[in-house]
Amino acid sequence: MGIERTFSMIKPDATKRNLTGKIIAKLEEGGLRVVASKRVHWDRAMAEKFYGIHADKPFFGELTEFMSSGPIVMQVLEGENAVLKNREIMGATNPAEADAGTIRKEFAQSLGENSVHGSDSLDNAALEIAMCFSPDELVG
Ligand code: IDP
Ligand code: MG
Repeated sequence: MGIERTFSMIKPDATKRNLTGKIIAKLEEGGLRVVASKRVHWDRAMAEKFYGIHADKPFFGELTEFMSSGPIVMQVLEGENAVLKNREIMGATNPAEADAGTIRKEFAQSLGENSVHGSDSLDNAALEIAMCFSPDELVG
């Protein structure tokens, strides 16, 4: 608890449909502050490195192909209880199971193309932030 930082991504399905601003608005309205932001287009190797924890899953190929298919927006979000708060604002992984008002309920297209990523723990948030940002890029 307390003030935390978490790692967030707006995925290619959402950048393609011009939803970047609407998604950031939901995060900000939920009490999170963007303290770092970068729009990038990952190659397959970067997607495979980032999602290495899922390397043995049947959806790994589909996931890494998707995440390298277009631009993404990587962000560091800061706020009270930010890891859990971000996951609440995002909604369930499968948009069919996401609560009303969540990003995934409103914007996600499928279980795979689900518009956003958010760290699932404080430890993973620190690892993901360090993988994608240098300390001088955090300007909160
Ligand atoms: P999360 O993003 O809600 O933390 P994870 O289980 O960590 O969900 O899965 C990572 C990402 O992999 C999901 O956000 C989704 O894009 C993709 N994914 C998860 N399960 C499936 C699946 O069964 N088929 C296709 N893609 C999947
Ligand atoms: Mg996850």
